[in-house]
Amino acid sequence: MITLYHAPQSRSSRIVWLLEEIGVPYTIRPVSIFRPMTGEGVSDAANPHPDGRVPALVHGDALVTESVAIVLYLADAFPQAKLAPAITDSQRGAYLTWLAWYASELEPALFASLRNELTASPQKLRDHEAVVCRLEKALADAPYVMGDSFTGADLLIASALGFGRQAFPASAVLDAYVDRCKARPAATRGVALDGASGPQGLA
Ligand SMILES: N[C@@H](CCC(=O)N[C@@H](CS)C(=O)NCC(=O)O)C(=O)O
Repeated sequence: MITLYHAPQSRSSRIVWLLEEIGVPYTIRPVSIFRPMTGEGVSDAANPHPDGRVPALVHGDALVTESVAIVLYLADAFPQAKLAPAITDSQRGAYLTWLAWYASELEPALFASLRNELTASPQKLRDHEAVVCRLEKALADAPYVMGDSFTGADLLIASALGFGRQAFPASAVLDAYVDRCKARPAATRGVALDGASGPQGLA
């Protein structure tokens, strides 16, 4: 049995999308979280996440937290969904690189831009430019970062861009990529399920 501890319009929304991509039975357990943008909300005692955050996923006896870990875990646990190259596949290294790059490069660049930190920090500006450059290069001739196949890396990257598109410069390539990923039937179902648990604003 899979249970997703979820708060609407947060980082757990993309895990709803992921579970829809995978297509196995699961339960959404809504929990409240602290919302820094509004100062509202408190962490829920029923949430097993060690920091009271979302997403948290329970699968049997396993508790998995951190979006990247959940993507890795579920894509590997359900290989029939074809969201990750197998461990023996020559593309596995590139896939792991994109997942790690997402957490260590894209997210910090996105939030540095949203917090207006780029002009005061040449290093952050350089890192931000590198993120845009890497994405545009990967997507110039391919629909997804790994080429022709949508993977868990796209789910993370496109959901972050969908949330914070204004953190990056105007780009037809990036816009088309986000639209392509969000048009997937599982993504559409994920949005409906996310909204069904009640809008609370972005975390
Ligand atoms: N690196 C974590 C970040 C999780 C996170 O910060 N989630 C936010 C919602 S978007 C949260 O639960 N915030 C509540 C809090 O900080 O107490 C991940 O990607 O899973």
